[in-house]
Amino acid sequence: IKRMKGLSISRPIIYGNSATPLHGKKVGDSDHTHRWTISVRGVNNEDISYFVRKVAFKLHDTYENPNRVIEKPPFEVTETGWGEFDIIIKIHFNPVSGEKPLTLYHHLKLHPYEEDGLGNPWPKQKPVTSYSYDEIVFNEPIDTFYNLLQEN
Ligand code: SLL
Repeated sequence: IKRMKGLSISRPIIYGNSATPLHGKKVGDSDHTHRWTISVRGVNNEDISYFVRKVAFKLHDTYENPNRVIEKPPFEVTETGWGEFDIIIKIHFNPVSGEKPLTLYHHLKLHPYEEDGLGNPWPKQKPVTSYSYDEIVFNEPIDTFYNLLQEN
C-alpha cells in the first residue's frame, strides 16, 4: 500500500437528532413522550456512503438491542422514548481506506430551550433539533482511498 505522504483530505458531516413530542399519543403500553431520529449525514444531504461503510449507534441500555448498526444510507435510527441520554456514534469507513472507526458522542435532545431566542415560548409543535457539524480529516490516506474521495 502507498500512503499520500504529507497530504490530508477532509470530508464534512452533520450528526445529531430531531425530536417531536407525542402529545399523549400512546406507543404500545409505554410511557414514551417523544419520537426522535438520530442521524449522520452529508452537508446538503450529500451521499456519504462512498466513504462511510456503516454507522453504529449505541443507545441507552433501557432500549432493546441498544447497539443499532446501519449498513446503508440514510444512516439514522428513529425511536420513541422518554429521556435524554448520550448516544455513542461509531463511524466505520470504506474498507479500502484502512482507517480505524471514528467515535463521536451526541447528547440526545428532546426538550426545547425555554425560549425561541426572541423571548417567545417554544412553539408546541415545532421539532426540537440538535445538530453538530464536523470535518473528518484523513491524514496521509492510502492512495486508492484518496483517489476515491477526490472522485466523489
Ligand atoms: C434519564 N439518564 O434518566 C437518563 C436515562 C433513558 C431513556 C434516559 C426509554 C427506552 C424504552 C427511554 O427513553 N430511555 O422504554 O425502551 O433521563
